[in-house]
Amino acid sequence: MTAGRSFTFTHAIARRPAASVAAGLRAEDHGDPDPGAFLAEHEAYVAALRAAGAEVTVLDALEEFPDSVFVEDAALCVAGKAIALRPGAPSRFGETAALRPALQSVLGSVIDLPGEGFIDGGDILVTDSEALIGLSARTDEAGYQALKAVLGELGYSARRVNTPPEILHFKTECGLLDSGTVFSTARLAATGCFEGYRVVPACEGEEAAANLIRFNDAVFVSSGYPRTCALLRAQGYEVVELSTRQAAKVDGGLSCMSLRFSV
Ligand code: CIR
Repeated sequence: MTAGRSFTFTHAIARRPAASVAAGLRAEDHGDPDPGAFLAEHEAYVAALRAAGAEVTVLDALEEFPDSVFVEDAALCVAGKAIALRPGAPSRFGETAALRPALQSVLGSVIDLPGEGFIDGGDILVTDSEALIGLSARTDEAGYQALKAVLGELGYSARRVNTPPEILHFKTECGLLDSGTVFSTARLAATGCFEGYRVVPACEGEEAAANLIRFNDAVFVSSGYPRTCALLRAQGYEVVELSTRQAAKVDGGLSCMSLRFSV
């Protein structure tokens, strides 16, 4: 196991939001995202990844898949390999095939998830040694077992955890800060899923900032959460604030807009 491999990366893949993103899935309607504003947010996100050291492949928008900007859900890139996942929402089934050529070209080959289960990348938190996989409305036991088998061959163990039913994805409410430290909302941490890790609790009232990402030295945090930024800066983290206002209207955040890995 290489210390820091869960947040030390050379590459990222992202996909531009489509104009159809206004038809994206959402649990509650807070209005449609504005495609132009979403594109601007996305460009800032990609620029931040590049500034943090990533070679970023930005894929063209896919109008036929409104949620395809959220590339994280269709694949998992780990140990220099790409694993094609099966997202659990019917409108997103085709996203994996659409992502495959990019995975193939950047990572060289693609491992298909065996079996018939479903799993969204948003339910997978990869640490240096293991993957915490949250069962959810999108990720089922068969998907978990299938990914566990693939990860085992790549030298990672997998741990099944539960995503509380009111949370879309496991990582909607947590993110990795470093090899042994997770940032999490109180309600997710209360499930006991982070045994063995130090948990930095999200600030009350700023729970939406929990979906942060660590990329090399930078910690990307959604803008609008000043207490979260102050807390992380006080702990020595280099915080980069990015607007996710448009993504949030279709239940997206920072982690879901990229695949992050080293080749
Ligand atoms: C969906 O419901 O699938 C999209 N509207 C949002 C996906 C966000 N993905 C993620 O957090 N990993």
